[in-house]
Amino acid sequence: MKILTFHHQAPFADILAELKAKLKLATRAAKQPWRCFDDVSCMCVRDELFEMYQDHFLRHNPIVEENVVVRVHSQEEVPWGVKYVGAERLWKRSKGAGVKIAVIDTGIDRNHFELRNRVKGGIELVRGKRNGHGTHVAGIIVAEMNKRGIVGVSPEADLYDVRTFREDGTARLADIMRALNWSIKNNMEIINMSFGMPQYSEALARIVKKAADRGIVMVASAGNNGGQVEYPARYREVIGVGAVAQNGKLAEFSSRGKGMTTTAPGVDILSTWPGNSFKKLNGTSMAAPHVTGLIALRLARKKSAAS
Ligand SMILES: [Ca+2]
Repeated sequence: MKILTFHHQAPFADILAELKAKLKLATRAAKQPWRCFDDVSCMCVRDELFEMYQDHFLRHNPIVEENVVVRVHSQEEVPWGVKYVGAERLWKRSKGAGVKIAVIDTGIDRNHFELRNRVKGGIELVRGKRNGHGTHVAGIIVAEMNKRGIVGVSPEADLYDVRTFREDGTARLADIMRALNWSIKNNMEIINMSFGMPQYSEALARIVKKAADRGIVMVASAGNNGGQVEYPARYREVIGVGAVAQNGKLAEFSSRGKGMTTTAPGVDILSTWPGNSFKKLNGTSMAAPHVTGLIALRLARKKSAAS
């Protein structure tokens, strides 16, 4: 379509009348192939018609414009945490494509428009209603770059939804062991574990060791007790992540000390929530997936350099 704007002094009504007459002779088209904004001397004309009667139009020397696409200003937001970890700079080289990440959590809303193309599989070790925690964690890692909503740290990585925690946010140790085993068997490259318990477990330690021996990178939240780091974060093979606020300071609630390998944003973290919505949450649960996303960016870059 062409948009023609005529000079205010141009005989707009006559131009239109002449066009109508010409068209009546030429065709018996029922529908008008143009739309007029008479008071501003504008006419939107289909391309075929414009070409057919170019001379007629151009005789009056209008300004001719294309029917360009105009976009709303509701841009995609890059949440502060994603900026803080420097993801934007790293995206120039990789967005995490082809890296397999298991999210052992409360399940992911796979219908969410930010996640539906990114969740590639998984397993349900528990049933019943889902708690939004896993969906929030998933969004921090992979919310898609799709011109709306938000962007995750590694927006092209592949997620595997290993649903292990019930609606009340708890899971049994044996199910967590199954979840880790599933992740090992299914060749996951990174495992995100935004959960923890205060006591050491020998059984969990052995499965974690097995995963580490296979080269799987494990990331876990340090804990929200303000004190000692919990397990699995505290195991030597796991990257334990504490939470910082926007000012870069460790959040009061964040566990700390032995086992805290690094810190990442965990206060006022905007991410996906079930039902195509978004929510801000606090916790080391939100910090760990920032690190998981960063590792995915690094692994994807390594892979593409190797191939
Ligand atoms: Ca998005």
